[in-house]
Amino acid sequence: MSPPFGLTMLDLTLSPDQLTLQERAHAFAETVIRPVSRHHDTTGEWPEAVVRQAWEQGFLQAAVPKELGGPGHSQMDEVVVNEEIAWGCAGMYTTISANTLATAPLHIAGSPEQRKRWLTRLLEAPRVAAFALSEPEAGSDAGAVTCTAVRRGDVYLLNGTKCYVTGGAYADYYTVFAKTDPGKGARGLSTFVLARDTPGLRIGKAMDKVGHRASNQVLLHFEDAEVPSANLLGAEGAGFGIAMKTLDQTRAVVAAGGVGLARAAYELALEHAKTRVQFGQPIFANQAVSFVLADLATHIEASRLLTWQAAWMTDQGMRNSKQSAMAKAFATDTAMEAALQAVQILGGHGYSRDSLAEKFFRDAKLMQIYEGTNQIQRLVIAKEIQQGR
Ligand code: COS
Repeated sequence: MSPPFGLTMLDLTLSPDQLTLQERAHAFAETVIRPVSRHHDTTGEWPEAVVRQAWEQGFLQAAVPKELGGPGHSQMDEVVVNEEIAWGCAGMYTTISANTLATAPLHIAGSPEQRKRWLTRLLEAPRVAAFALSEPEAGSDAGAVTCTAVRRGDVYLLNGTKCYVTGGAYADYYTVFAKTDPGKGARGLSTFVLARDTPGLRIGKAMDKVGHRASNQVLLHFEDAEVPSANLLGAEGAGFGIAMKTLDQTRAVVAAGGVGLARAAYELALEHAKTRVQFGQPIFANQAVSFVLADLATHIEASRLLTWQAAWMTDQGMRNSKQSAMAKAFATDTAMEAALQAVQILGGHGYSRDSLAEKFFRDAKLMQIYEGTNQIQRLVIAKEIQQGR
């Protein structure tokens, strides 16, 4: 592997504003999210009060640019904030950060009018937007989308079904990927913004999940859903590139979520290891335990460095497909490992619902799956290195 000639110096110092943001996000996670996290995990209720408070803090609408009156978070700001939110609760993290995913196509391909129209809606009230790419038969193979969009005068008629639409039951609007030219495969994919009240749009069944229960994932059905042609983002056929560029950006945010969850599990395990006395000494005194924690601490720091690198590259306008995929896979694999080890180190208590370890364990699994499985991340990394990037 050659040295990273293309990478100019990476400065990892957080600015005073970012340190303040980090402290504010941590306090929010500790005082607003954590106290109600178990309740929402048990009931699966939508965390409306947390969403409202995330909006009051500027975390929900973080990606709305300053020139439109929003907080205008950079990608670095986003990963710093989302690590803390996921430390508080992975499900709430998924709910709050979904706006970043849903609005990325507007940033990437929206006209100034489209950006103004849709992004400013997130400033008016605690609203969420939802990203609709996956379909029952098009998950990892995103180019195989079968939803169609047929132009009829000033509207497109959308037909088909989307699945795993995060926040979909509560969303104010959706960024949706549909084929305008099915014969062209991935090159026939286009991106649209659909308002919630679009005629022909029906919100379907919600998924009953193992973890991330404070987040909502639904089916969306389109039956001749009428979308004004003004809601097409970019050109017809540009949709696959928009989806890939979106995921390049947002996988760093998922990686930050992985770091936050890994840290929460590690802290729980470390605290237990230092205080649980067996055979006359804290169990941390056993290298079988302390080496596990040493490895986790190393992997968490490495995950954060990969995450910050990928986010920093987005902020520099650099292609980060490889770095973003590396960060996502490594950080969320680390979250899974940390959660597994937390259960093991806590022993019987770790397997009880009285401990958060079992929640971390259920939450971590989804992070290895969503926004591209970690097998897909390795596919992206392999394609990038094959091409010498
Ligand atoms: N940025 C810009 N363009 C990109 C790109 C990127 N990061 N990645 C691919 N493209 C372009 C390619 O250059 C190619 O363009 P041309 O048609 O002009 O040649 C086109 O997109 C197709 O690329 P590729 O051949 O690599 O696509 P594949 O279908 O082989 O696979 C993967 C692409 C597997 C990487 C993609 O389908 C993927 O990311 N799948 C996972 C989807 C996912 O994460 N789903 C979760 C949804 S979020 S809940």
